[in-house]
Amino acid sequence: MNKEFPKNFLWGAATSAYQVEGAALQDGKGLSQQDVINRERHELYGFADASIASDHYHKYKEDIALFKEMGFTSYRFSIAWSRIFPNGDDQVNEAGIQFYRDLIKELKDNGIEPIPTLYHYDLPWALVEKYGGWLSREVVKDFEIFAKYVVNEFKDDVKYWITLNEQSIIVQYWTQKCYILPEFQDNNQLRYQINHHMNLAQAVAVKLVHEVGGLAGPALGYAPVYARTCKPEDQLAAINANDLRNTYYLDVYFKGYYNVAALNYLQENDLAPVMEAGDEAFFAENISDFFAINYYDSSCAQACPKDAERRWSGYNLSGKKGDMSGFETHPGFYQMCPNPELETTDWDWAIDPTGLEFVYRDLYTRYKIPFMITENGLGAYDELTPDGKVHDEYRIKYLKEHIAATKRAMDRGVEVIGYMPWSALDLLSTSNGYRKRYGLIYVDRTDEDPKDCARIRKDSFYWYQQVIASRGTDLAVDNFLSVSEKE
Ligand code: BGP
Repeated sequence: MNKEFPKNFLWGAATSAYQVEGAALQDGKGLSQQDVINRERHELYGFADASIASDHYHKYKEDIALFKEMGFTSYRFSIAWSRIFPNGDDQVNEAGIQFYRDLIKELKDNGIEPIPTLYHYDLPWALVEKYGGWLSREVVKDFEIFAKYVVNEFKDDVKYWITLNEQSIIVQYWTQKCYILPEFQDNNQLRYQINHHMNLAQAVAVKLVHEVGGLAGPALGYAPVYARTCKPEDQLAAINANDLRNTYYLDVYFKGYYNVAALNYLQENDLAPVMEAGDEAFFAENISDFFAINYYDSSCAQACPKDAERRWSGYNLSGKKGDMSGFETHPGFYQMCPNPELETTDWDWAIDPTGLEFVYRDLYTRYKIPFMITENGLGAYDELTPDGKVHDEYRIKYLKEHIAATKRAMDRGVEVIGYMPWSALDLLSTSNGYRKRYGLIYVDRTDEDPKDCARIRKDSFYWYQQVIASRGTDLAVDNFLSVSEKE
């Protein structure tokens, strides 16, 4: 057993276009649904919008220099559809594609493997106006035009393509991740209909990537489900929850059909997607090559009475522990609940490195696929000290435990290709603006004031540099603990 991670292991970190780039309407870019959603959230809650974000569009060279300094050998980012096709049709915006040519060249010149995501929540707004966006099956055709163009453009530079980001989270939080017109928001079948269209787009992407000899993997927000107790009814509820929240997606990607129990539940409750003949055959012809996991937390389920009220996933917007607005409830199937065994972040996300090991082992047994960690991280309030430092030992500890869990799974024979935590630098949170930060690099701005978005190395930056330089053998945190922690 090697102490080190493999030589060709991909060490890096991740971001997504609308959360980091800014320049939302610059050089011909069209609006995306996230530009609109985040403008509305800004008005409602005061969170920053996506217009400047972390200004990566203008500072990408400086950022890549910092990635290199940390020792990155890979970088996961996403390509904004509306930067290249501002109207979501087939009219290319030359300046938009040029930005990604420059970005990818800069990465390669610095020895960093570019790992692009084709879709990370930011559908061109024009397609929402035209036919309701993902609500319409027409979107698959337009996605194909975009994906074909991008995949062909970068086929010689990119080996690993991430197809779509987090379909399971999109189903859970559909009005945050997609712009859904108010008149449709009560029709919950549409959550699964949207997902069906995304599955078709996902399979199209896999097909296109395979045609040019690349490897394709979907990024799923994956939280394993534990049973609340060892009562048989709770154990069964955990299987139900895992089927509907996780396996429902994985089976399409890696087996080519919908998980039977989950689909059956959706059909009984008028929530199932409408499919066309041949859809599942198309999935089966286009199986993904690896599984890009976004792992943050685990979850917990218990039995749910048949006469309970159906509820969808709640959220914590305040960043005060315990402020969850509710838990997903599917009458007679399962009910999600907090796990009393685990500590949580300020936003009530359970901290569970062993859960990551559980995921690797469970999924490797069931699917025997290679994994790439494309997100993993701790959202926290970071403080910039008067002498320009960010002492984020909580983040260091979190990452350390998850890297150690990855190594333990690899030692048991699980294939893991790379580790790209969220996020390379601070960026616009999907739920909490700049109050909740994940970066290894601090971006000096607030929700209210974009300032100059100056880059500042956090303590986790130096710690991760040490981890990469030692090929994962030196995870020691002592040098990075604040004085009070050491005492
Ligand atoms: C994942 C998304 C990311 C990211 C992350 C953290 O679901 O793929 O885009 O933002 O979660 O979420 P948040 O920013 O809401 O804390």
